[in-house]
Amino acid sequence: MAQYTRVSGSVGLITLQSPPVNALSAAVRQGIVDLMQRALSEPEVKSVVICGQNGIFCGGADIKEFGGQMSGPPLIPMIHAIEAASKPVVAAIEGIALGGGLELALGCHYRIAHSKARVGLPEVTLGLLPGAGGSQRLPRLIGVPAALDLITTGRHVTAAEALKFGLVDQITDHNTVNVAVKFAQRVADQPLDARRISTYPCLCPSDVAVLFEEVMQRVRRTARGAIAPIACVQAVRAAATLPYNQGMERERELMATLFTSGQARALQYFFFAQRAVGRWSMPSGARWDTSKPRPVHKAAVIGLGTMGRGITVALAQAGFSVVAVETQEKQLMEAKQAISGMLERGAKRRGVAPALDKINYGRNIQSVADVDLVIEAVFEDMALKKKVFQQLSAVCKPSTFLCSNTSGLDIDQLACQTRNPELVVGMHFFAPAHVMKLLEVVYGPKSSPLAVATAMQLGKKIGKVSVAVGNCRGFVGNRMLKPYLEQALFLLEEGATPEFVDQVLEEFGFAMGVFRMSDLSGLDVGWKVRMADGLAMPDPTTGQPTRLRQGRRYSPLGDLLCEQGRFGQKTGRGWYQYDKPGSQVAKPDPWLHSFLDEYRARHALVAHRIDHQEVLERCLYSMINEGFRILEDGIAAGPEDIDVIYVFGYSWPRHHGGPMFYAATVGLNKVLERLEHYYQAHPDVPSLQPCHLLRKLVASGSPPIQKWREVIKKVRSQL
Ligand code: 3H9
Repeated sequence: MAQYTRVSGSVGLITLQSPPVNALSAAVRQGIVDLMQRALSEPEVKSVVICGQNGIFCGGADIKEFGGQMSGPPLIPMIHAIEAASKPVVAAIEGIALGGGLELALGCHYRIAHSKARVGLPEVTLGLLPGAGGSQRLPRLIGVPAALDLITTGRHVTAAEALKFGLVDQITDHNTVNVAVKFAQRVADQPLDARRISTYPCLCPSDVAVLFEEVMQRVRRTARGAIAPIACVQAVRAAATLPYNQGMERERELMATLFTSGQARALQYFFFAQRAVGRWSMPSGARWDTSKPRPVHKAAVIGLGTMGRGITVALAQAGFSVVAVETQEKQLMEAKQAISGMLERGAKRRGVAPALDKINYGRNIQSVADVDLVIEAVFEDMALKKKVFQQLSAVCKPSTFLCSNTSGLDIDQLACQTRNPELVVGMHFFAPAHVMKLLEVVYGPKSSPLAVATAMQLGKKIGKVSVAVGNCRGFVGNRMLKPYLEQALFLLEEGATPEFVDQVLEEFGFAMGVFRMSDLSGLDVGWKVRMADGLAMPDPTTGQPTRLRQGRRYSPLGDLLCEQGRFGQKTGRGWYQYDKPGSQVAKPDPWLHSFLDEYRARHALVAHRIDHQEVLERCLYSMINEGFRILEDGIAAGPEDIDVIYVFGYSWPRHHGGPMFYAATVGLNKVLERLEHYYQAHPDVPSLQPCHLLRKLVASGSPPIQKWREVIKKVRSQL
């Protein structure tokens, strides 16, 4: 777990050995403690270098150990012992020094980093703070403003930036360990008192109180209920205002609170969930490790509306040659301008040249004949998409993968239009497609593992978190959104206001409540879909009642608003009112309140007092129930897939882990019991009827989320 060698006669070299990232597991900590003692006791050894094997210094504390009983030597005394050592200790940082890894380096007397290394204190992203002295040493070394930035955001910084901050002493393009060994020899006899960071005063700007106040306000605003960023500010404030020992005590107290919080558990679950979705599987048994992707060199995008433009930018920025096709001249001209602007702005932000030369524009579909993969991004209309797929199948080489950017249409119907249906998959991007991290890769019954593997790899290359899901209406994300939106409308019918529903959801942690979000994305989008589905208008020939469709409760509220031309922000009116069309500041609208009163009166609905709990339970539990149905149907392989989709695509608050993890923390029996209660009260709302898998999980004793897959497997095998 850690290896000791003596190099150049007088340097003790300690190498951390714990693949893949040399995390500080109990065994690694024990190794460091033992080998430090050995180095200090050998009279020939004059200085020590600590490095990590395989070009990686250290990824921090071992997150896998957090859930269990802590064993082995604790990190804080280990780092103190290194700092207090009588011989100089030099950290040789290659690859990464993150979290506890950087804290270990801060305990060393010198830090030498490779120019390509990255360092940071990302604990906040795991619901923690740098709890091995990082919150106290970093501000003492680089000053309060820079330390606040790094610790509250968790961002990784390059070696060059670290050098600028004074976080590392030297950077090198050469072999870092060799450079560090030579350095260690040079400083062997130098006094160490001035190298122990814990003894430094914490240098503060004169307006430090104002700075803390500003940062605290910003953090509270953006944290949306997350507690770790606030604790991070408090810990740095302790460094700025208290002697080191008292600061460490404050760090310990804050860390203890965070460590046992549900939020830290949720964020750590989410860390592993993000990695689990890469290990995809299909109901056929095909898997990520047995399905090889085919390389894609040249891609095409068909249709340069908002989505097509974003996809083109994402591909070009990742270095793919792109043929971007738009058949309408005016739209093509506008798209060229918009795409160039997006690429230029992105390149400026990243300090690179814009990838303008990666794109060739075309006006007809023949220009995609030689590409390896096509992403169709035309208007969300099945007839139109079918036509495009027929044309693509005729024009493209037989090996070309044909993908559709659709938010919910049947991939199988598109595959049936082509010569090689096994090469067809869905690629559901989220707007803006060059910014949003999520990609649903949708396999139909005919999609081959090769096509899924290729789309998943392409997603990774363009920086997306890709999740493989099965083919059904709305796939995972939009399918679960439907009952959530539906409940929000029912709550309005029963007495709530859009402001109240949004307030509850925003307090829970969503960036925007459901009604503010609908106003932003445009009410007409869903209206068009409902009209196409024959849902939006009551059918006068059948005398279909206004609030019932196909035997189930239906709320026409959204349709009625659209009939009034209230499409949301773009028309200046929706669930809220806005100063002018396009304005983003939502204000409660007295017109809407009277409209709701009249609507309730017309339908003999008696408004009742709806509380916070009812809004949250009905909106979230109906969505979670649909999540269980999705698992039961095999549309998602496991709860992690759903949670990753919801955090990255639907702004589900990450510190609640995702809807399925949230259900597990609330307690599956409670979710079941509340769904039963609401279904009894609303028997015409099938989405409230608890699904079989949820019942089965509760009957199996509500196992931890990591064990759900076993129950899911059993349930599916019985179907
Ligand atoms: C901490 O340090 C607390 C202290 O302040 C105080 C304590 C008292 N532990 O991401 P990848 C695994 S908190 C265990 O796919 P990449 C990861 O699960 C810690 N496992 O690769 C994956 O496993 P698998 C603060 C870890 O190259 C494999 O390594 N540190 C850890 O894209 C490869 O990971 C952090 O927050 C870990 N610490 O990215 C750093 N780290 O193959 C967290 C990784 O089975 N880690 N694994 O799926 C990262 O940000 C990225 O993993 C890293 C590599 C940038 C290191």
